[in-house]
Amino acid sequence: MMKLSIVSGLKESKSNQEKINERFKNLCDLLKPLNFKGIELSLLEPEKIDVNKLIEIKNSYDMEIPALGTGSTYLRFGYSLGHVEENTRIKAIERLEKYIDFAREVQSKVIIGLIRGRYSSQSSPKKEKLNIIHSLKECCRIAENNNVELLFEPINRFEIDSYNTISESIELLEEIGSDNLKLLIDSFHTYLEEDPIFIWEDMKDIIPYVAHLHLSDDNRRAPGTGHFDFKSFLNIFKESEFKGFASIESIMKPSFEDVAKESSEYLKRIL
Ligand code: LER
Ligand code: MN
Repeated sequence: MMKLSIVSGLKESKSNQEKINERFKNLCDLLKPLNFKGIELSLLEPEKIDVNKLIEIKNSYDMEIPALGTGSTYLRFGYSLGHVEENTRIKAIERLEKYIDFAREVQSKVIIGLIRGRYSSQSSPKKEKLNIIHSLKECCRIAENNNVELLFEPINRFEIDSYNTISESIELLEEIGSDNLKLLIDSFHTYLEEDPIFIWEDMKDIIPYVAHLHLSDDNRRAPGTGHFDFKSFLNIFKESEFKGFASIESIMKPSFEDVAKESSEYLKRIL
């Protein structure tokens, strides 16, 4: 059975260690009885977390941290892999190194999503793509040295300007050719970007590249609240005995607890 997780932050930048531990422990207390096997952490400053303490809590609940979200590095600091300024690209890689260190310790994977950045008027799509490729090669080298996998996420065209589709992203993976660079498929971006006529057939061919899933419905709310065909989507991965995690990444409304409960209940029937 596919393992279920959900995305949460720990507010590590604004909290002391005690608060971070308490927050993580509370998440485990809530999610463990709801059939979640993991918590995907969306972090800004992973180095601020006492990793040994977190591992102790994680192990005591027999939970995993399947992936680390890095998008806030771009949203808050403005650092990105495709940035026109070399210094800013280096900063993004340096930040990713911190996530990779943390991931090595907690046995997680590191997401390359919004951190690749948006095109700017001083640059050009072509230049920006070359910068992304160049930076990503460097990140792969660091990931390989640390035995950590990176998860490249196609993201819809309203949020980012590069690698919106699965096929463009696979081309990039092929070009980079690192065993530590895998694909993250998000149901929401799949819904917005892929051709509904071919997607279910095409999806079968991409399975070997995929190491992680994000789940939200076509309204970006909890799975089951919209019209996305989760049955067809998840069956493809089920039939291929996909061993990765599927993480709920939706707007957490009416509340995180409600989304966790409702998603788990809905997906139990499909997973
Ligand atoms: C990140 O995983 C993602 O899916 C983007 O849409 C950023 O929110
Ligand atoms: Mn996502």
